Amino acid sequence: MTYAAETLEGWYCLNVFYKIDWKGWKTLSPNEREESLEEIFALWRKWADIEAKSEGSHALFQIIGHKADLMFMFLRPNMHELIQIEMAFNKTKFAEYTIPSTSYISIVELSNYLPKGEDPYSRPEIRSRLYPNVPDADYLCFYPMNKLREGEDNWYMLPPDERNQMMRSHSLIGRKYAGKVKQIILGSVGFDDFEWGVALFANNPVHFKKLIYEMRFDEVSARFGEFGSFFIGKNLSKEGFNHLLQL
Ligand code: 76R
Repeated sequence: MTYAAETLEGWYCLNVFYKIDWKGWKTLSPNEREESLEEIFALWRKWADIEAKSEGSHALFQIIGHKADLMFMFLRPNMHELIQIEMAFNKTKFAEYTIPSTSYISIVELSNYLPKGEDPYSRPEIRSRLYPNVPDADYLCFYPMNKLREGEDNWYMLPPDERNQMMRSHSLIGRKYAGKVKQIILGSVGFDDFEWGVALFANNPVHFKKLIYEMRFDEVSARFGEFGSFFIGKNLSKEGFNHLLQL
């Protein structure tokens, strides 16, 4: 009666959120603080080398509100590298002055709802979406979501044609925001508590609101969308991070 949408998988993704323990951080001497930051910058240089070789990507965001202060986003070809990154960070001195607040594990995903044809993994426009750099935008909006499985509203029981039709409508709305909002689709079935992570990037955060609101009226979101916590933050450069940690 129905069958699974085909998915293409790209880089693995870790979104990891921390609060800063300002009280503890303030007890360090200026020298200790500088050394701690230098240790983070050494890691950051490693991440930048990897990105320069197109073997992954990363970004740091300052999250607004009380849910977290910082969110690192890492993209890597395998989960093992994500584990190593997390451990390397956790062993730094700076990490002693952070409190983990939450995390999200996923993999960059493109679902069928795509033209059929030759090996999709060989097409450059698909590759650039499966192995993306974190977009160079000022703001990030991140939230996890499910597609409902409740009574008549069970996404997973729908005939493929209906799912295709709804996803077409979804992508038409999305495309209206081309140039304003970029999406990285993160599949997390089997990896984390929700089925997808939605990562949106824009220079003007009001475009998140407009896009998400418009989608709420579209059938796939209106009937089937179930959402977790929303996180919104601003891209932090190395200089921005350094500035943030100064007292
Ligand atoms: O056109 C294409 O090449 C890709 C079409 C497309 C797919 C397959 C697409 C386009 N999305 C797809 C899949 Mn999306 N998207 C969301 C949300 O808040 C909400 O209501 C929903 C959260 C937003 C805001 C958004 C934005 N999308 C998905 C999937 C996987 C579903 C599945 O496989 O069943 C989810 C969960 C999801 C959710 N989507 C776009 C956008 C935008 C802005 C676009 C067009 C821009 C782009 O192509 O990146």
